[in-house]
Amino acid sequence: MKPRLKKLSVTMLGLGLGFGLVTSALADATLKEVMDARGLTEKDMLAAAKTYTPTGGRDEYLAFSSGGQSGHVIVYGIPSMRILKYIGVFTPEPWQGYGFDDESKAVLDMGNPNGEIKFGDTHHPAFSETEGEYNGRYLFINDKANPRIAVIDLHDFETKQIVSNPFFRSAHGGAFVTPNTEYVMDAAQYAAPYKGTGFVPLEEFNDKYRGGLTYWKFDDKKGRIDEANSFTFEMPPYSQDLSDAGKKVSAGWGFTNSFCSERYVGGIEKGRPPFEAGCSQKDTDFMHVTNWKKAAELVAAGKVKKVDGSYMIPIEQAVAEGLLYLIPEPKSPHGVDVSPDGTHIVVSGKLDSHAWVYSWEKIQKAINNKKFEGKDPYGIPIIAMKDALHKQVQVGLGPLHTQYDSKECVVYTSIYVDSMVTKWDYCEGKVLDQIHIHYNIGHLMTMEGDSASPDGKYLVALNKLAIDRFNPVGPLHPQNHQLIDISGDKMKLLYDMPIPLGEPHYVVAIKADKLKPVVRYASGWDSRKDERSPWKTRAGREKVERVDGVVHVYGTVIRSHITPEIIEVEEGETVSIHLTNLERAEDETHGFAVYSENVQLSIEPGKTVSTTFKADKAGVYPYYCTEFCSALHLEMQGYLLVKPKGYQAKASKMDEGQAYTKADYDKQVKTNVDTQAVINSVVGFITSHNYKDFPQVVALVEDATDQLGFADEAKKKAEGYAAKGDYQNATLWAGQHWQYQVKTADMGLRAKTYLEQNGAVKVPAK
Ligand code: CUK
Ligand code: CUA
Repeated sequence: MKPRLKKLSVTMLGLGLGFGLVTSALADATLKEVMDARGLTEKDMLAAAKTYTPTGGRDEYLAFSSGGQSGHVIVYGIPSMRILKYIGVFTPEPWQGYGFDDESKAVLDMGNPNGEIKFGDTHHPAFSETEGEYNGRYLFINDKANPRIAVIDLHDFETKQIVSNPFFRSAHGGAFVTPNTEYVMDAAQYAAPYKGTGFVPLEEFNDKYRGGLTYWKFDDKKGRIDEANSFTFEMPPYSQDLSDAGKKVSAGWGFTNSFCSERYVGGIEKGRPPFEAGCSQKDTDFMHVTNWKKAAELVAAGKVKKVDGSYMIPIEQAVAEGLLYLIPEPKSPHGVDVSPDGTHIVVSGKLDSHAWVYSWEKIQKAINNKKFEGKDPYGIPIIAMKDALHKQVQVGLGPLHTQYDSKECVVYTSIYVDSMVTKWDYCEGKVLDQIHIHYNIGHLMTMEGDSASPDGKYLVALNKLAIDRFNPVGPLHPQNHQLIDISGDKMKLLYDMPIPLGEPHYVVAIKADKLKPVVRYASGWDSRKDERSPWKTRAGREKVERVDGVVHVYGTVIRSHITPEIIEVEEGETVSIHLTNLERAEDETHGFAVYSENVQLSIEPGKTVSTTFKADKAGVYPYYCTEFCSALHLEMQGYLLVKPKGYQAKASKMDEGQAYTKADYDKQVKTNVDTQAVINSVVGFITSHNYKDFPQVVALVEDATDQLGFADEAKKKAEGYAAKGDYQNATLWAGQHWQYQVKTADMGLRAKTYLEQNGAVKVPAK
């Protein structure tokens, strides 16, 4: 076997056919032979065994990655690194109908009227928390470019709300949540005059340009951000960067770093030294420390004024009330990360090779004793570095972000310039291990690493450059997420995953069993508002209504037809089509597309969605289901007929194509009788087992029962026509009877298979 394999591979490579064919010849080879043929080492095999997830297997963690410029969120499993879903957030996502149906357009339009902005620069996803632990209910993510925060509900993985920052013109330091999701932090990045202010010349930068930090209030019951009760700290124009909320001992406080506290304004084209030179002159920048708990009390007590409709705490008030402090931090810092117990804060300077560890105890002492080394130009007290610092540790060139391990005092810092991850001890201040990554790491992430009790286990390095790691696909390379085993003393590289959708900045990972997403909606559900849709319809109640010049079509979809199948309107009318998916079976989504109208809906079981457009051109517009949902999916079709104004019907009778006889009818009836026998035997199997213990099967049985009800109606119609000798209609309705039977049988067989594979037991006959 072996020599033959070798020879085969030589020949194949000689033919330029490469690996695909060689591996196909490995079908019956042993593990050793496969390793030899593919050049795999034992180390590779070990890594593969740690990540490979056999068919049907599940992942221990689910990671939610920013989709960078795509404006989406990417969901993948760990350790398999299999991508499971893209969630449309700040940009349309056609597969999910996001940004195409009326309901989700309304979400995209929040803070983005008419959907004018066509992208989002997503950076930091964050889970909702209860007492510092991820609770698996919501995910937040920011858009840096057009400062927005989105709320994704994890019960169905859909975006429900987008809020636009009332003041900022960019915001990088979001989303970071406080320990009980009281607030979502969102800090400005590039200082600018606040939104309510128009043009202000750069000469007035120091006086009129401002940074800031918004604390978005989250209403946990509604699952929505409460804009009216959110507040913003006015801050100096220091380019605030990332944030993190205090935990446990430091709960109630927030930490935000900054760069370019020089307040330098470039202008290279005017001969001025550029931003990058002017913004890295000072040896230190400022960490901003904010007391959100006290600020929230002031807001509640009516002591904070609104500016342009939103609460704004001016610097003066923040200083007077003891809400805002500054602490020097290393040059051009990036990333501020609070330890799980809330006692320490790690900051790294991109232009410094050290990570700096701050002690919350020391910071608190300085604040309580009013021990400051001075004030900044805006009057904000500055705590001396020596009064706040615990340790400085040499971790490598260009340290960025830090994540915590489950082991006490152990942290991991991404080293951008050196392309490394450094594992170190922040209590003792010593380096423990280093591993090379490929290449230029930005963020890194450990399992539940932002929570009060990180799990350790795995680390994902989010690498900016992939260069030579994958098959070349043109000048724009995918990103490279590398999975690293951190369960032992030494870090071990396991897997490279290309990410081909934007540049993800950050990822968060949660234990998969904390997520309990639904498989279907209650019938007639508006998923974006999470309530019954006023446009819902039930089977047999489909209708068309003309109200205020709009043609409302209340329709349904179920395997394998759309009701109505013909929609007739007059040129110039506005059409609003509302479709309800009648299916209860898992994964039976239907789609809906209309020729030339930019309509693409995704209708999951139970969902009701709408599409509204003006039928301004007379013509024939085919529509169809865009999900291959059943054997007769291609027949899931219809016509929107847009008639010219004042059109008079000419043809009197439908051209039926083919005439059917009694023989055709009898043949169909015989088929139906045979099919019924199959259904009966399946029903016999199901009802003789404990199927009611299996919710998935119960749903299938309910759907099957519905279909059988429809089948009966069709059968009666067929028999009625046959009695009158109208074999044309009799045969067609008998055919429809059979269609319903086939669907019933399909669902019945799926239920039967499920029962067989999941250990159903026979119940004694009654
Ligand atoms: S950022 Cu991109 S690597 Cu937006 Cu948190 Cu650091
Ligand atoms: Cu429904 Cu295809």
